Amino acid sequence: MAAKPKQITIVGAGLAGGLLATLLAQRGWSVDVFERRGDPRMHGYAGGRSINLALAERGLHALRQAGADAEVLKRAVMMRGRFVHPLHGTPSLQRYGRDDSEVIWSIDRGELNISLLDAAESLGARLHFDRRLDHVDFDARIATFKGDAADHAHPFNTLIGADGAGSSLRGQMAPHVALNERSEWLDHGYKELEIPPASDGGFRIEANALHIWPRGHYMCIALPNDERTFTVTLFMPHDGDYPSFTQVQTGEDAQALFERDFADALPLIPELREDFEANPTGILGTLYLDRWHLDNRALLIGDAAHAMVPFHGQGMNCAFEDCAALADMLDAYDDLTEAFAAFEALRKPDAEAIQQMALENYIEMRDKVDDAQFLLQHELELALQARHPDRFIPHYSMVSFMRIRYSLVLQRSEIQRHILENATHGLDSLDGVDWAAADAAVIEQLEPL
Ligand code: FAD
Ligand code: 8R5
Repeated sequence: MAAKPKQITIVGAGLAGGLLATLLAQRGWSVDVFERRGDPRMHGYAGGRSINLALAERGLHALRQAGADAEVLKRAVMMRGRFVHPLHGTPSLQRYGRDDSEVIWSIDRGELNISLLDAAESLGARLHFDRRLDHVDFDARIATFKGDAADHAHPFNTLIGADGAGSSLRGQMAPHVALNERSEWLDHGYKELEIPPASDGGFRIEANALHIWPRGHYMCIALPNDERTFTVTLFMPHDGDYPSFTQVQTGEDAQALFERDFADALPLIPELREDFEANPTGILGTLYLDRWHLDNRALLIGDAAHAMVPFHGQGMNCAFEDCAALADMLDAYDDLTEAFAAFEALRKPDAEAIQQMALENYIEMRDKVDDAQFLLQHELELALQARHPDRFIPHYSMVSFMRIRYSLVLQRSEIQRHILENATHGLDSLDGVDWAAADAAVIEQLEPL
């Protein structure tokens, strides 16, 4: 039997495209990557503003497999927990894990992307910038890219769509396969703002945390950057009761909102009015598809397959986990159709689980993190973890510090939530907990992991 042609064409040199190119080049594949934008190593990263992302264990593990973890962690800022800023009262840190081995990392998107492109190229992947996928002839297996001037026709063996939430490849696949694409838009949007360094060049607030200003139906968050700044994101509804983007339009309006609701953040953001007016209002949604592949000719991964709302900080982590899973499938199967079908069967339930958990975490972040009942349940989570470390693992830890399937996290978290609610019902401290009943519920309902 002829050896399979290990030739692959990736559309999009973003986060998933860069990592997948590296993982496949490592395995001896001949890899071409086409990217709409220019080479970020030449022109600076598109956008200019420094945008950071939270990297957790799932993403970090995939970076380790690509040998790209050390380079990325060099410039990462450790985030030990949520630093919650209530409207009234003292801000405080709620740790994410048990100790500093259980943390997440704030990393710069542009630098991460460049590290991945360098890694891919050094392993022999061919990167083609300023090449936007325009059209695919799936019968002739020719993809056409628009460049600076001319069109570029590229014959391909198979196409991987790592071209993000607005995927062009998805659009080209649609007439050939029943994708049944649905987008559920959130009625909330976001605006990015910046906290500059302090006058002594240091961080203006606690560096090693993800800051949250929960305000019920809306919130601000801030993630640290290694250049001592923070990227602040205000999330709130597009329309409806104050505050919403239709009512808060000008820098002046934003100033008034911050004076009322984010008084401790206001002095940290000297260019609030300018940032608010200059930066676009982002939109948020979840993308669902019935199918991710077209036989052996095309497969969607990352945001192109399953874009999600940002509230668990897992979009990139999930996209990176996709890349590692796909590389494994391509090792395991000689036939591309089988590999793509197996990838889709494995990953679709997991993508749908994290999409749901991401939506649920918005309510937790904006409304629960300063709620007494929630804090009591969190205390019980930690106590039950100490009593049953192999069975009861807090929800956040299963998502961020473990690599068990997201679909299993969803199932176990639902069981755990019921145990927590039952055990704390009517209590305002852990003193009254019926430990025998709680232990029995854990042992009966949660298999050891
Ligand atoms: P992308 O990284 O978007 O890459 C797509 C690439 O394809 C881009 O380079 C694009 O230019 C290119 N492209 C598009 N169309 C074409 C075309 N027609 N032809 C050629 N190339 C094309 N996730 C986390 O895990 N943690 C976080 O903290 C986090 N924070 C975020 C903050 C912000 C502000 C945003 C917007 C997202 C955040 N995410 C986070 C989500 C994360 O960015 C995405 O899930 C992740 O980037 C998905 O990777 P991707 O490769 O699928 O898509
Ligand atoms: N994405 C994040 C978390 C969970 C934090 C927690 C939440 C901004 C557009 Cl909203 C958000 C998280 O539960 O305590 N980890 O990482 C990243 C988040 O938002 C990112 C920065 C974002 C898209 C704007």
